[in-house]
Amino acid sequence: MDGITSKKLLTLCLLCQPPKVLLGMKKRGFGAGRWNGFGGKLEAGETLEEAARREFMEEAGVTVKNLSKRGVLEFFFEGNSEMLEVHVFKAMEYSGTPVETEEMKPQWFEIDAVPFDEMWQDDRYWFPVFFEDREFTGRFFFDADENLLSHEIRAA
Ligand code: 6U4
Repeated sequence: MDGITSKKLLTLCLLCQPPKVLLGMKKRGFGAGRWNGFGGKLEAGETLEEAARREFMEEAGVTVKNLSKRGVLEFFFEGNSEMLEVHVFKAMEYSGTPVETEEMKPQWFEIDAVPFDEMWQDDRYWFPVFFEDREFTGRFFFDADENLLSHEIRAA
């Protein structure tokens, strides 16, 4: 963590319709080639919840409702002085139909069959806590090639 000089605020939202969850295959940018929740950077003047809704619409064409804040994840990358602070939301209701966009290809997965091998390596650690409906904070340390080196999780 030495040498961190800046922090980027991001949102990440999982739309849950038990027994399924909507994930998206990221087609470009940071994390491309991985299944993930929907989200992105906060824009000027937005709250985290507003950003989470906007990103969900931009990336999957869906309006998410009843967002609840579930956790905060901090990501550190070796050789990178900027850390990421990702605010994780759960959405239980939505309107519209998920559509593929330039950024994401959405797909429903059984919660019991989330494809962790094709996701960020941290997800296998905090998804189970998320789906137990416990609030959590996590810190994850990656090398410069995005391999997970170590992590800490606290759950309520
Ligand atoms: P643009 O708009 O192309 O500059 P991009 O660099 O593609 O943005 P963006 O805005 O889509 O990034 O945000 C990255 C998304 O990935 C956010 O929803 C947060 C999420 N994310 C980042 N690191 C993650 C990680 N280690 N595990 C995870 N989600 C992560 O599950």
